[in-house]
Amino acid sequence: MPELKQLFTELQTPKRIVLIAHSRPDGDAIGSCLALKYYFEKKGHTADVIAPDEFPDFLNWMKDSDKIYIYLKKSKTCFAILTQANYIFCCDFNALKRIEQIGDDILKMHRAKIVMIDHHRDPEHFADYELWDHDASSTCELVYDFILQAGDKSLLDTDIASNIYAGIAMDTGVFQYSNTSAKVHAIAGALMEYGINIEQIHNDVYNQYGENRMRFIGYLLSEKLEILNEYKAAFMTITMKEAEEYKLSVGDKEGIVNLPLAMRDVQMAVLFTEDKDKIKISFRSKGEIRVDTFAKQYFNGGGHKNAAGGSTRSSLPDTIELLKKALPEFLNIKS
Ligand SMILES: [Mn+2]
Repeated sequence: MPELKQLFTELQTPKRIVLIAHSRPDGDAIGSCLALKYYFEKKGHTADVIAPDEFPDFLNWMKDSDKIYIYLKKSKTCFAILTQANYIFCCDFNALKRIEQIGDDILKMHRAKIVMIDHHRDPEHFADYELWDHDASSTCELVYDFILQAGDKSLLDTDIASNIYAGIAMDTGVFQYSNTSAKVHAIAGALMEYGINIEQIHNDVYNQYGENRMRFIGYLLSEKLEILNEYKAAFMTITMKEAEEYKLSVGDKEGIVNLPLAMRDVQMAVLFTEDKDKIKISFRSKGEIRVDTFAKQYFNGGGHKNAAGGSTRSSLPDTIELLKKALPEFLNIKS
């Protein structure tokens, strides 16, 4: 694979660039795509962002978030944009299945070069250029590296810095998870030099609950939280009916999986979310418990050491049964 230097040389003349986020995009995915969009536009390229499906409302404050094309809603436009692209940047994912239908469309492209910027484990090597580092806290951290490696530090500005900061903050649980390195703090400090408003960013991202979400969390914690003391684990379930009753939007479920970890004796938290034809599962853990391995071994998933996802095609009760079977085996506890 050619080095990034080669890519930086190619990007000296104006190109058509498309930036793609993964499905159910989070702050790191959208933050990195938009930060790169601002950067590329400043360099004289045209840059469009495509997301497979809707992103959470708490990212609406990001400049140009209203210009993101949602593939699910505008597949024809997205396909046309992809067809014209010279470069396609895949941000915050490293397997084409993470972008569903777009993955198939990209494979049909022969003109565009593909660039992957990501920090998840076990990358599929589908790209022409890669900036991949599993030790990076976030894709936004790598976007910062990318701009510096390109020799374009002087192009950093408040908008780019705000998005990179927000992506890093969200992927590190606001600088608390074990992926918060000294480098992460150094970058956050450097970004503050560009006049970003940290208090505003945190309010825009985190203090955005509607009454429905607040009451739903109350209901979940009092009615749905199950604690498996013998495994220091806790889980909750959200059915489609409940999501409908409480009128939950995409972002309303965000962060809920973390809640049980606030308990002293809980080391692993699991959230099951019922969907049309599958159960989506989120895992979070403290310390050395590797939920990425757990998700991969039992739930067709993967992710990071302390934050992972997976899914099953089984019913909700069967999926819960699977969890209860898998836990003692995974934690090596004899029943
Ligand atoms: Mn990420």
